[in-house]
Amino acid sequence: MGVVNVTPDSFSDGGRWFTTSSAVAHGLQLLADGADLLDVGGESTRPNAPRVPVDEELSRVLPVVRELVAHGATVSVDTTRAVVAQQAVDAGALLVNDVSGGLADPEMAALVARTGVAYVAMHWRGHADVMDAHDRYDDVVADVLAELRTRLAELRAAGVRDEQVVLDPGLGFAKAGASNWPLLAHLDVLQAEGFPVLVGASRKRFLGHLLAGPDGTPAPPDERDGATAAISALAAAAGAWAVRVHEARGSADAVRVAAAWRAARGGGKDGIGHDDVHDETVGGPR
Ligand code: PMM
Repeated sequence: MGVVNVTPDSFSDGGRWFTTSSAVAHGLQLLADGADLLDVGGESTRPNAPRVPVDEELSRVLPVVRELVAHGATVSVDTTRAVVAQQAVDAGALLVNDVSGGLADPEMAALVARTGVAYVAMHWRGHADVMDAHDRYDDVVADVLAELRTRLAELRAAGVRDEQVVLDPGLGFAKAGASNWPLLAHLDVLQAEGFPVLVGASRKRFLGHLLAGPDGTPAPPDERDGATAAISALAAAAGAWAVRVHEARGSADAVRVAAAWRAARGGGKDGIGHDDVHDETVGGPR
């Protein structure tokens, strides 16, 4: 999943693809570099980012979704707002990527049920301005799993079918540093729920800290793509359904390495590279 941030302020690529034409060109480059689908977002989720008015989010996202769909791309929309999700789906998006797992907008679950669209439910504890204060866990893997199960129960109660759902541990969201590694190391716990799993580690802060120089200065976002690709390989080897990345070439190669590695171990077809990414319903139990 290649990231197309139509924002002036995302932490890793803020402002670079802010016009419709530059965002579309970037999306097409991600596809050429090996991405299977494009995640278009108009609201930055970097720590402490302010909320974007809904009209602004719509005017950023919709023209880009329309044009990428017209180019034949499989498009997801990265939004926590049901009204944005609805209009993006009307414009041809096949997947709604909601970093709040339905918590931010009480209308979201009903919209997902009504449209039948594929839906990423990510682990989340609050908007970007407050999320760092929520980085407190007894056992981060067990707590994230329990909170995702609550999201699932609410989605089901609203009529969302399991086949629509993809789960995401929400790396970096209410997880400033050390909390991310147990989640990556125990992706199997999330996988055991039986849903496809999406992993979004790309260029995140915990990688900057991991790659810090001798004086402790974190590596800048654009120097985190090698580490991102390494995580893509590990996630794919663990059977993840997709990785969400800013730079597609390295991760596409990493995923192919993992697929060959899994095949040599006698692993199944599930996981990244499985062809259902182009189906309208991508989620659900396996
Ligand atoms: N991370 C970001 C944005 N959207 N969506 C999902 N499903 N998972 C993620 O980990 C995720 C996401 C933040 O990264 P960005 O600001 O560079 O897009």
